[in-house]
Amino acid sequence: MLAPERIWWKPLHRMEKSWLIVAFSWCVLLTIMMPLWFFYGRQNVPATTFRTTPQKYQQQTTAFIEQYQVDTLNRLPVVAPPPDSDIYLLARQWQWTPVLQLEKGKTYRLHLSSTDVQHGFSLQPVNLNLQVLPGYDYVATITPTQSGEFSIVCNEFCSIGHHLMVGKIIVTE
Ligand SMILES: [Cu+2]
Repeated sequence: MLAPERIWWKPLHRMEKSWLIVAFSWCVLLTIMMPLWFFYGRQNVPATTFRTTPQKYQQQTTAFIEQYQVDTLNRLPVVAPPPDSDIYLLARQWQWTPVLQLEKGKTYRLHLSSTDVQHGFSLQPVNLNLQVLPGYDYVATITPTQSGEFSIVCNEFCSIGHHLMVGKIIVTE
């Protein structure tokens, strides 16, 4: 029985060499892009995280709703806060509360937290995604650039009613 011919030391075929160059350059390019895009890409959410407690966050959200509620939608309060203010969105099994009514082109400090388990804030169809954790107040400065109605879906499995956890942000002109 003869061993198969050993050929690894033979010169690379032209095609093989070309593909190796392509693959290597691509790796180098992507490696450079990672830090570069962190600074120059426009996908980073300007956010700061603070410690809080579910009780404290619940109180802040309740006070926020009492102050700016304008309507009710599917038994959820609709809140229209003034521009440049702190706005609160509370995640809990299986609801996003309240419904936020914002103005296009105005800036808000969006607070996000959960009062039970981890949830995922996913704004659709914009595809803005943030983690929502109990005990942490996540503050993101946001400026809506389009008017219309946007859905907030939960993209972190939070048990049985997870698929029902849909909230809403309304952006007016
Ligand atoms: Cu969920």
